[in-house]
Amino acid sequence: MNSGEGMPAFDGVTIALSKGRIFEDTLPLLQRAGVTPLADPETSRQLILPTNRADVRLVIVRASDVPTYVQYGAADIGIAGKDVLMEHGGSGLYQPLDLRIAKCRLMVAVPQGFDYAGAIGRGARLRVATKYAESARNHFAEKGVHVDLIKLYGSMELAPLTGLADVIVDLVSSGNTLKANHLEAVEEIAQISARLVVNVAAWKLNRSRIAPIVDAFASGLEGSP
Ligand code: PRT
Ligand code: MG
Repeated sequence: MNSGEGMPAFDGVTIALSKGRIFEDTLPLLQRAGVTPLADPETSRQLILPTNRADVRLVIVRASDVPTYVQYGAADIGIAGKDVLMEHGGSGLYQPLDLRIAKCRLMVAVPQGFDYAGAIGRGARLRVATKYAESARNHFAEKGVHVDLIKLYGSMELAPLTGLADVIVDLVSSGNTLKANHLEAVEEIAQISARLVVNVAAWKLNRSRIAPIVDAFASGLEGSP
């Protein structure tokens, strides 16, 4: 909605989302809401995608940057995984809808055969490698387990295999990635799905434009599994 000095004004609703699985799973919901992107983010290099509606555009950002764009009002609406929202903290975001797409689980995983329960029972200090530092910190604090968190940006599975960490905290869907790396999930931290989020100020000031889009998403969900 807002644009800085010298930026071309856009007077409609801006929706931020990431390409890949979030875009693919959101596309049918967008279609049901009457919004069709006019370019494919997988092949186009455009980061601002116009749609069939002059008053709606998409911006393509990194998955973990979606809450930031919405928090500061550079996008009115965003689609982001609960994992990303938990790390961000949710400040400035209204979260009206669970879209029930891009589902997975945030889990603790260990090398196959590692005695996780035993290590915790002994009060061992665990080295935990993860991209999800906030969620991991909260999880182990609640359990009263002492951890050294090692922040990574990808390929967490490699950490226990190379001795960087004892355990990892990562997203799991089929479990194939863990299996291929001789790891096993031992604990669920959270069930994850993508959420629709709205800039809190835009929701108040521009409700008449944003609410119909949110409502269209909500009715597109009804009856879906
Ligand atoms: O790729 P980039 O660094 O830009 O960001 P990203 O990896 O966060 O984005 P993307 O598009 O990969 O994921 C976007 C969102 O999809 C995440 O924030 C989750 O909410 C959701 N999602 C759902 C997943 C998965 N399922 C998933 N399986 N995100 C990642 N994975 C990865 C997981 O990290 C692991 O490496 O897939 C692997 C495990 O898959 P399985 O099927 O082998 O268990
Ligand atoms: Mg990825």
